[in-house]
Amino acid sequence: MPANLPPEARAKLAKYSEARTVEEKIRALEEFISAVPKHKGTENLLLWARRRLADLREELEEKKRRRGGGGPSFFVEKSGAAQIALIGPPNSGKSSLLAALTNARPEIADYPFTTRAPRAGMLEYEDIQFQLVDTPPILLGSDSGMNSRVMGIARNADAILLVVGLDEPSLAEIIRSLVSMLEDRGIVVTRRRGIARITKSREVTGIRVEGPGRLVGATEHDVQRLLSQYRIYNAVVYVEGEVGLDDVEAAIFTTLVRKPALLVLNKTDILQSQERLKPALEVAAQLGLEAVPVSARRGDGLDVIAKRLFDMLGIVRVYTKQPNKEPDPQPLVLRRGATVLDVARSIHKDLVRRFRYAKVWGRSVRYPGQRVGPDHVVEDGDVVEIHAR
Ligand SMILES: Nc1nc2c(ncn2[C@@H]2O[C@H](COP(=O)(O)OP(=O)(O)OP(=O)(O)O)[C@@H](O)[C@H]2O)c(=O)[nH]1
Ligand SMILES: [Mg+2]
Repeated sequence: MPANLPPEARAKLAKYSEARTVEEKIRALEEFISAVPKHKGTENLLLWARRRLADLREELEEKKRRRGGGGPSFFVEKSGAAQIALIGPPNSGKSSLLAALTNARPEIADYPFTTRAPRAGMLEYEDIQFQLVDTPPILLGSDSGMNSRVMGIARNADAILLVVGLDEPSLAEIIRSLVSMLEDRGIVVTRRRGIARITKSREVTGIRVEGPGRLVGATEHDVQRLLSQYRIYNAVVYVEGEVGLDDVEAAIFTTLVRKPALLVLNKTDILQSQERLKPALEVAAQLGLEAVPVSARRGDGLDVIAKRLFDMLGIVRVYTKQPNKEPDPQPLVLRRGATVLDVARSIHKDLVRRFRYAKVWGRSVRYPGQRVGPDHVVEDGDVVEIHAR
């Protein structure tokens, strides 16, 4: 149940949620944490607040690093169709996977904490490329600065490969704690988990609960009462999946984002892997997490990773062409559901204004070269010829 906070602590929290800059947020959170009485009922709240504080401090540090000075930056510039973060505990084989899937040659060793900074390589999938980013290991159950920095990479990525090794005896536990560490940092990788997102807005009157999900164990009135204690009176609470009052309270601190993720069960070549695979796959199924068994060392199972990533990223490839010419062999990569007007926009923003119609070849049309309007939704593999004024 949500904590019963003294008015002073609520006031501090309200200050936090009104803060604009990272520095302001940090100060407000520090004040909040010192104003909250420490007991069983406030445990969760303090945990979220401290994590959020750790991340904000890390964000500030990262900003300084990027401005120059203060050590190497952890920020990896995106390239290719999508950026995919390789996340996992020490020694699970993240760097080995990067080496097996891309042309990058990271350091690989049989001792933990070999990787100390992110490193990228390109994974080819048919005619596009994904950028894989190898990261330092996550230390499970810790609030270290390194964990925050790696989580920052995960948050920024378009998808995540969770890499664990079948040489670990208690793999099911490792998977669960990895998933919950990500969730604590606002990154949801499992399909089962419900999500609440609070958007404060002066344009709505009162608290409006909307979205494809539903509240469980609480009414809209409960949500209203909870948020009013935090001085949030006008907001949209977006719910996805089954959402409880605790989730709504957590959403005050963290904006949850759902990230496509694939669980990579590495080291299938070792002797114990067969008996360990079954419980690991069971946990993955319970959590609603897609899993692939692979061996980075022998190369087994690796060929399915790129295709799985492509499918879960929700992207389509579109080949543009000019009249009486061959289509461009390099596709544009757009999100699923994109229209021909989006295609025009990504060629040149001017084309949106000048757009007349398009001719399309491929799965989204009934016959080759069909003439379509701006709202026509494209599909993967379509060829599009834009006609403009
Ligand atoms: N048997 C077997 N060993 C593997 C496999 N993949 C990686 N290893 C070994 O596991 C150890 C750790 O591999 P790394 O790729 O360095 O693991 P990592 O996750 O990058 O480790 P950190 O950088 O410390 O987080 C090395 O000794 C690898 O040779 C595999 O598929 N099978
Ligand atoms: Mg490594």
